[in-house]
Order: sequence, then C-alpha cells, then structure tokens
Amino acid sequence: MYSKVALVALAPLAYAANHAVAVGQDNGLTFEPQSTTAQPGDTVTFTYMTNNHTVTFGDFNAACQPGNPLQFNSGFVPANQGTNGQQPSFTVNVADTNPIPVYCAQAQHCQAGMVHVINPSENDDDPSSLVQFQRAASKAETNTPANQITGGTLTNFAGSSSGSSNKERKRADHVSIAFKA
Ligand SMILES: [Cu+2]
Repeated sequence: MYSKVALVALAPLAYAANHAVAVGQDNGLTFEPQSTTAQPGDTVTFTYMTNNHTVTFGDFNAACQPGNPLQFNSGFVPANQGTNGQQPSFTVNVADTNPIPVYCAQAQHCQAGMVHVINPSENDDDPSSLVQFQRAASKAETNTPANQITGGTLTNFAGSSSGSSNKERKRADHVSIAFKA
C-alpha cells in the first residue's frame, strides 16, 4: 500500500526528455521533424544520417547566419564518420522555452529548407515561428557557417572535419574537437 506522503513526494518529479531529430534522412536536405517541443532540462539529439551537415544555432532575424552569442554549433559532420557502429550525433541542452533557431550551414542547405526550430512560436506571423523562419531562410542571400564548434556534445563521431564540401574545404581552421565520452 502506498502512503499519501510518498505519492505527494513523487508528484513533482519531472523527467528530462530526449528528443530525436534526424539530419539528412534519405539524402534529404532536412531536419526531421522540422520542429521540437521541449521543456527546460530536456535535450535534443541531432543524428547525422547522410552526407555532410551542420547543426548550427541561428538567428530568427538573420536566417542562415550564426546567432550571436553562438549557443551551439556542431561544425561539419560527415554522416559516414560515425564510430562504435553508430551514426554521429550532436546533443544540445534546452535551458528554457524560448524559441531556438537551428540551421545547416552547408552549401545552400539552409535556403533549401534545412532549418529546425526548438519551441517555435505558435503565431505564424512571428519571426520565431517555423513558417517564418523557413520563409526567411529561403530568401537568404548567403549561408554562413559559424567559426567555432561549441555548445553541444558530439557523440560517435570520428572527429575529422575534412570532407568533400566546398564550404568545408574553404575552412581555414580545422578545429579539433573535445569529446565527451
Ligand atoms: Cu545540410
């Protein structure tokens, strides 16, 4: 028999959830799903399925550009450079319920629709709604990678930042990545 005291004590416990997003599923220039609803304390894990993509913190008012301050950026992650028999992934922590813009900085992927919003505004007129961020991305003149890898955890990634993309070859800084096991 459970005591009332025990039930009351258990009630406030909230469990942090992990939300999965597929990056480049089936060779698509996509994040699937396109948005994530997350609570503070939750995590979002982006798993690289094909090709070479980034998960980069963006700016609702300057689509396809890195946000400032830069909350997170995976850098370029070739999906075929997984380790442990797994696809590489990048996990970010969600600190609050503010909308978080995410884009892929590879080539013209952002303009092609490779954007994601964590906790998007439900008002479709708002720049932080998914539809407005997608619209802004489609009109962006340039797609700009962030210049540092920061703010998340790369897992099951062999860590080489070399690859076949033009953008990547242009990168002067081959950043070495600190891993968390
Ligand atoms: Cu991409």
